[in-house]
Amino acid sequence: MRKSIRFIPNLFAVLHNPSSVAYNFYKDSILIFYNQLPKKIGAEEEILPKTATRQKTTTKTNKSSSNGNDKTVKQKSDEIITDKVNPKVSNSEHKQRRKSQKDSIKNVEPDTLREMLYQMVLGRIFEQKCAEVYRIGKIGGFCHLYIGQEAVAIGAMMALREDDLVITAYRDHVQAMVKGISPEAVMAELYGRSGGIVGGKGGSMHMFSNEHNFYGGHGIVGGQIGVGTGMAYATKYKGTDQVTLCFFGEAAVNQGMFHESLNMAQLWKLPCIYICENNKYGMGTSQARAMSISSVAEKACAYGIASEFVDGMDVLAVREATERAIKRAREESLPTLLEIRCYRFMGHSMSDPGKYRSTDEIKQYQERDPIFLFKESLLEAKIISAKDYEEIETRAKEAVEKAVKFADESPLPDESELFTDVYAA
Ligand SMILES: Cc1ncc(C[n+]2csc(CCOP(=O)(O)OP(=O)(O)O)c2C)c(N)n1
Ligand SMILES: [Mg+2]
Repeated sequence: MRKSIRFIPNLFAVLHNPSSVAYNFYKDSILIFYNQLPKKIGAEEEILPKTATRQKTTTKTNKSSSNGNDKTVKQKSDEIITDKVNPKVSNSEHKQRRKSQKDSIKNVEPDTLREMLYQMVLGRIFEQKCAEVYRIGKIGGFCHLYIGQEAVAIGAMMALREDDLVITAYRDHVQAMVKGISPEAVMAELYGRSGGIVGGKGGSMHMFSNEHNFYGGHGIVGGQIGVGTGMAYATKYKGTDQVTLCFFGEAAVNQGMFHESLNMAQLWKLPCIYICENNKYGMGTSQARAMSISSVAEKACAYGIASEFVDGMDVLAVREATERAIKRAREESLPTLLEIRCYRFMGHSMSDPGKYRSTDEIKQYQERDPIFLFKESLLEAKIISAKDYEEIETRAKEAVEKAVKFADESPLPDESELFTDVYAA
């Protein structure tokens, strides 16, 4: 009986995504195991021009790619969409963001900057640990890691008020922690243990906490966009000034739910911020192969929604763009679509054979690691010293070790829990 409870998260995972279940049990190796914190990049990239981020309330073709793509945004019939990385484009983008980040630092409190760096490092080390314990069978079921995308969650969510609402897809561990759920409760959930944030019944894809205004953790691609829109409607109906952040991947944009939700949000003037984390891939399919118009921000014009294209390797650019959207939502009760371009360094999930992209492509993005960039900027601005950074890393490692110990020691859910929280007949 106890064993069957242990596998409830796996069962949920199977129901959510039966096609990949064959890969799902720990033995598979992942193509890229990014087990190191960022290393220093080449000296030739240390020159600092301007940001790739720009604000838009109406939409036009984006010239800048912000994910190193060669001619990313193309709509005219004679132009080609490509997912080929152009080192020249990505180098120049990187230089721009270094300059922009240096300028942006001046507008944020030093304590907030240090906390942002800590949260990014914590997220990275937590996810590295997840990969490690997954491979020895401690975590079962699906497990989608966030390594490489930290600037998005931290930049956006740390601009929020505590009572604001957040909802996301299945790549949800870091978002859950930034919203205030403890690393222990997230790790125990991954382990399927009773100390998990939903008692070990949800697993990796279903972090949830009413107390923290964190509403999942959703396995159905695009499903949370409708729920997030409803959350924003609820806050408006109740007359609060809370805003909702609704995260989703670029592959979800091809779902009907995205279009129906954006239409309704603008029509009903809902305080919802739609954050598309464009990491270029939906499982093994590149965006270039799946989307006729590759600029997601561009699509907002179909519904008259304000939109912005944001550099997701730059945590401060993400923060600034989100702050603008929050102001619009809180003060004018209006929605915004942010397309935040980023890159995932790991496979889609722990079972990804990774045959759809080259190690060279991955390396190019790893060299522009958002954590390394932010760390360097803070060092240069003397917001932190090298010793401070060591302390941040040590504190994050200790928090993760504590989480693992807690998860290891947390008991399996009690047999009596088997039929609680079950809503389907
Ligand atoms: C409705 C639905 N269709 C298909 C799937 C299978 N699936 C799981 S993840 C995924 C790709 C989603 O990619 P994206 O939205 O870009 O998010 P990312 O994984 O890149 O964060 C697909 C197709 C699903 N879970 N739900
Ligand atoms: Mg994606």
